[in-house]
Amino acid sequence: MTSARTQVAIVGAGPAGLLLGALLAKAGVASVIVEQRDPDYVLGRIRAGVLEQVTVDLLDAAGAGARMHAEGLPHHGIELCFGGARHRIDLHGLTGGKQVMVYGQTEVTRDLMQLRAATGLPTVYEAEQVGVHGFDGDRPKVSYRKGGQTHELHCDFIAGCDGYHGVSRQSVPEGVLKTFERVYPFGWLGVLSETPPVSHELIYSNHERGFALCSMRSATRSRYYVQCSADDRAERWSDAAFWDELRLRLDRAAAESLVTGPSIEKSIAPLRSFVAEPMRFGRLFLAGDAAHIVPPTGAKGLNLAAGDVGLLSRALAEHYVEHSDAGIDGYSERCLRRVWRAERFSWWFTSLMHKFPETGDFGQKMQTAELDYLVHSQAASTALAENYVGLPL
Ligand code: RFL
Ligand code: PHB
Repeated sequence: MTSARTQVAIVGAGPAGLLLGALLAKAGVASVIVEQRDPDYVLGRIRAGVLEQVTVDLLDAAGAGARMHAEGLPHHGIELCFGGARHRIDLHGLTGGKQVMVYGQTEVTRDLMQLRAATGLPTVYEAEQVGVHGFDGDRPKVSYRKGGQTHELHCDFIAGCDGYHGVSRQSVPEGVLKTFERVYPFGWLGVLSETPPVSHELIYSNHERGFALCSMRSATRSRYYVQCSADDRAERWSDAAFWDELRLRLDRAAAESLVTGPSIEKSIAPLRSFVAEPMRFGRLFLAGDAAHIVPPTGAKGLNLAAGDVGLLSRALAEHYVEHSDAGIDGYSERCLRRVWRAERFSWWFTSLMHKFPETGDFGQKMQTAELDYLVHSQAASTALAENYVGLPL
């Protein structure tokens, strides 16, 4: 058995764990990241595409923003498609000049990984049987197996950034956490393709066949989604079947100009709303998907994860530098307020845009009437825009 020590042990090298490590390093706080997968597996997960200004600012503060500014696509609006026509929501105009950045999670993760490697900060990949211990007292530690040996990492604090299926949340004693959950009766089938995006802004489409989303990663790479049944499998969808279904759910101009090509990646994501309260237990902090999940319709998951670790890094820096635990003590409550507001927005936008088993003709009329109101009322459009660009940290 080997034994090592650090200030903050971070479980999980997804965007939350890597960004936390980078922000802590800027504040002079040492961390070790323990990740169960290898780097290529982590980079192979095609997920988020839209970054709020708060996330952009945190990536800049971490020193990981250069490529994002060079290659990311600032967007000033989104389009809502329903009843065969598209309507633009002017995010920039409605929010006093705010915007979002379209830059893939894969690239965010790659930039943070490279920064960590370049600054010589330790990350243990392919750690098996990761366990978190002693966080209800003052001697927490993370244990794992690697290279046929057991390793123990002693620390002051553990940051559980290990996603929805991770070990951190599951290690909190029963009865301490209260969880809130809604599972939606459908999934998203996503395709990545080396084709120019159908429009220069994202299109969110409500259609009687189901929801569709046209997104992008660059001027030459597109990301598209169609709502599918919860028990569907990506292998059942040929590329041709996917493109046909997508076309059917778009307005005629978009359907006719859609450029199709072979899929580089095709996968199905389930849709879920989930929150675990509180986000701190003793010396264990939960951050990102480990603590909460939103359905992707509002593009909030990665942004919430970034917000959490922004607050956590500040709280830990305060502990070490200013010897104040105010930030640590307020962490859970501050995060949860923002989390619940994003949960509400993501749930509302999901409910408005998707076909549910009970939607029927009446439900479809209600959705269309609400969308009609939304795009023609400045008050309603502003509420959407404000939430989409992100509420302040
Ligand atoms: P992650 O990315 O799941 O990373 C957790 C890491 O922890 C590791 N791990 C462990 N490590 C050690 N020991 C264990 N026992 C471990 N168990 C797990 C995992 O291998 C992994 O590397 O969580 P994190 O860092 O909190 O990041 C959250 C985001 O990934 C997630 O919220 C977003 O992807 C959600 N999301 C979106 N968010 C946005 O802000 N904007 C978007 O446009 C957006 N689009 C999306 C999305 C998620 C999607 N899917 C597939 C769910 C679109 C989709 C389709
Ligand atoms: C994406 O580009 O993957 C994406 C964009 C917006 C969303 C969800 C996913 O709401």
